Amino acid sequence: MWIAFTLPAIAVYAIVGGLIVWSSVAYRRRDPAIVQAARFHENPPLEIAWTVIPILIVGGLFAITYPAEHHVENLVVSPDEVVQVVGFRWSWRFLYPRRHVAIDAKEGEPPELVLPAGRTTEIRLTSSDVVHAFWVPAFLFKRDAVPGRVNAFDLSPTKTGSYPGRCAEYCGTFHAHMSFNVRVVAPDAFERWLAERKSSS
Ligand SMILES: [Cu+2]
Repeated sequence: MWIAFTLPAIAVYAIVGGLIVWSSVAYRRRDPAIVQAARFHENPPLEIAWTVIPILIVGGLFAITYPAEHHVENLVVSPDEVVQVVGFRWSWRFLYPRRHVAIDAKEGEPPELVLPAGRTTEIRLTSSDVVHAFWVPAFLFKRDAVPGRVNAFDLSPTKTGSYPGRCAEYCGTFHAHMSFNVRVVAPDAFERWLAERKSSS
């Protein structure tokens, strides 16, 4: 999709920029006696072309965007895990409602969202004060955390590892402190982690 958007954009830029440069060079005023520009009214074939071609481009981009967004927005009916993510000034809380586990930041450390690899986790994202945004660059995913509203999406990480996350919506003085970490672990390690959390709390 990135290529499908970028190539037509480059072509449109080249045509428009090229025409501007070409017309300002080719039709510049050579004879100082000429003060009146050429005047004409209409050019139906040109007008039809500059109406129909953009409509076709926008229509084509819409046709590929709609199913792609549907794919990204789509929630599986029964996710393997559910995590409620709450953004607040100035950190994050991760709640595993089915597991009765809650994760908060420890002093001086960002909070950590732990996800099982190869499983689908439904994230229910909200905020308790102002608008924040949940952003994990490695997942190519960002979504606003809006007070009074739950934004649900599925994450299905496949590779184990640690991925830094950030608040991507300026939310006040300590916005920059709102980092978090996503740790993706094998499903059995995920179960062990949950058991440890439960016994320690
Ligand atoms: Cu924030």
